[in-house]
Amino acid sequence: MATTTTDTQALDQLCVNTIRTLSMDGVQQANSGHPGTPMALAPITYLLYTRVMKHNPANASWPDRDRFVLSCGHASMLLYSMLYLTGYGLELDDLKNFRQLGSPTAGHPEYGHAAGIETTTGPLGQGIANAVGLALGERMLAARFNRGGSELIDHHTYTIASDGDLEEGVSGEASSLAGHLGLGRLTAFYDDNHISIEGDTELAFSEDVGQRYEGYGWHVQNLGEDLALDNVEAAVDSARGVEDQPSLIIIRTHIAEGSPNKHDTAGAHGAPLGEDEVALTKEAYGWPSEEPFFVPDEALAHFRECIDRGKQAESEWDERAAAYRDAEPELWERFSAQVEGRLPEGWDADVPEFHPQDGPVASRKASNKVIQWAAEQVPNLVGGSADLAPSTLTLIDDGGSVEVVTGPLDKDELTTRFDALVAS
Ligand SMILES: Cc1ncc(C[n+]2csc(CCOP(=O)(O)OP(=O)(O)O)c2C)c(N)n1
Ligand SMILES: [Mg+2]
Repeated sequence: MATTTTDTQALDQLCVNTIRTLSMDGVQQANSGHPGTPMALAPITYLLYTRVMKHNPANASWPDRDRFVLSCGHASMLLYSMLYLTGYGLELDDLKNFRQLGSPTAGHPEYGHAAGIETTTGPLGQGIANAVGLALGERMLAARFNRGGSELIDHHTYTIASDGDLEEGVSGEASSLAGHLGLGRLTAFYDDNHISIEGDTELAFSEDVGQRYEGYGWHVQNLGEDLALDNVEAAVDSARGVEDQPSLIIIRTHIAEGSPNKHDTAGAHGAPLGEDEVALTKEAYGWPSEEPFFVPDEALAHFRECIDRGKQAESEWDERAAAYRDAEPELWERFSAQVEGRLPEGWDADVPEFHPQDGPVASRKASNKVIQWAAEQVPNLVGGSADLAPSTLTLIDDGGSVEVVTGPLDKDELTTRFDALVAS
């Protein structure tokens, strides 16, 4: 029988509600956590993981995967539910053990605790700042390693930030840099739900976030309340279409979406809905079972299609990578060492030494000497300085700087720059 649009929409809704009910149940079982935000944001991650992102649940460390960072880490049940449903290796039992000692589902995403968690989030602001770093890393790898039309590195970074994330100064600093560098591979959602811990955001946060991000040089779209999947997908397409600016997609969500009594209330931020309200909410969703952690077979099967798609996407990349390895064996070795975090053999022989009998040396001068030595041993060493490198002596000699590339990337230009870098 042919699949109709109505069937597809019903399946989409069932899947979105599966994320919601797992999140509600996980928090209820732990009797602690944040149910309301996962419920509201479920359509966004559903869309990203099943329709937008290039990712392979069987290999969470594929170098050219798209990255997803849940900056509002308190909504961790959203990420844990996605990682279970799309087949990254978390089990239903892990969701049942949410917030228990030793469980990979610790309560805020912790890097290394489960495959698919790109970075630790919890301290607000940190996740979106890390997403800027991931997007910058992508551009730097692309500039260094993409040669002659071979797109070894070609991925995007997505993040969801909440009010608290955008209140934190660190997110502003990182977002300013992202705008300055024109990191077009970065798309951030701003969950404008008007709720923070104490109540309505009017209490402390009334700036125009969209205007602020426009001021940073971002491309900004405001979807209002329309979170229809096709609408959000079109916005993501537009965001990706703007190659020289990072993108912010503002969405006006409702915390505890669908809950008859907790919807839009600050109480749904950091406390379980309560058994009665969980039951009422499931009823409102038209949920087929009262059993906690119930996952409809057809929903799970649909989520797990990500596994085959991911394998396919990675095997296409493997072919490109094999051709690259044959054409550019030295670069390939450098690329592999970099993404695997391998240091060159013997890198730590001849570490510079400083002795009292050699006379006094200013610490920044000693540091500079060590930096030059280290940069020679480790070609991918990258430094940073808060705009005062000539003073702190942190520049790598002949190392070049990360710069804004305006307009479409010119591959010949990049290749020339790269050659200069390799030769130096
Ligand atoms: C740096 C930092 N300060 C404070 C907190 C404590 N905290 C957790 S969530 C939150 C704010 C919740 O509001 P919002 O970010 O809008 O999230 P929502 O409830 O809408 O999901 C705060 C202050 C934190 N996690 N990190
Ligand atoms: Mg909020």
